[in-house]
Amino acid sequence: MSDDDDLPLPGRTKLIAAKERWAREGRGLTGAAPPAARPRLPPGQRLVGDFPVLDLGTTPRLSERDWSLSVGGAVERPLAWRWDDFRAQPQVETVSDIHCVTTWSRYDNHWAGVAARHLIAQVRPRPEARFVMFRSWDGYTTNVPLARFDDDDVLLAHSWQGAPLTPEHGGPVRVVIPKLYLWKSAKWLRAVTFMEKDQPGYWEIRGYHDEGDPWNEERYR
Ligand SMILES: Nc1nc2c(c(=O)[nH]1)N[C@H]1C(S)=C(S)[C@@H](COP(=O)(O)O)O[C@H]1N2
Ligand SMILES: [Mo]
Repeated sequence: MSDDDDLPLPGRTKLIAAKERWAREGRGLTGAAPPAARPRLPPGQRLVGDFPVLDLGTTPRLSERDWSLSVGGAVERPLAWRWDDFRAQPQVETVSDIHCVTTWSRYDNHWAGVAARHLIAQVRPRPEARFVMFRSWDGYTTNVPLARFDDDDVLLAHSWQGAPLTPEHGGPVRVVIPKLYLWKSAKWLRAVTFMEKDQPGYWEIRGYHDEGDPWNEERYR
């Protein structure tokens, strides 16, 4: 029983009216800043204007003719796309910020490509699928929870700032997952595997955080 149940009736109705007003006004909310007021730069990051290149040191130079993508694992309809198949999918454009674990961030990157959600709708992950592994043409791998791949700002990008992705930045096609550190955005994408259980990728095996959320500074384990 709450304390106001013991009040005589007039006091009680007044208190109820006040409580209804507080509920409307959101009284008791923590006062945390609304999302719009959150700083744009995650903790520990510094803003740069250029676009540094970071990878394992080998740059696959795949022509569009040689590129292909296979998508499988815990899905109803595995698929394989050659370049023309990929370009025939609905195309999207996004603008997002990059946050690299090595502490640089770059704002307003304009990407074009195929939405992750479109790919997911094509392959239809089985209910037990909860993680995704990306594999690249240089042997790189990186893992994310399916919920991180299944987001409205995630895409398989073929262009950056209106021009085809250079080989250095992962062309013909790279993943872009803006809400995670950039090591999760696999360059030279070759395969996407849906998995029931989590598995670490190249950097995750070597001490990087499994999830990599820049807002929680999930850099290393
Ligand atoms: N295939 C592949 N993808 C990769 C990497 C890599 O070595 N190979 N490095 C990752 C890391 S650690 C970073 S920081 C970013 C760098 O992307 P950029 O060179 O376009 O800045 O790519 C990520 N994707
Ligand atoms: Mo990195």
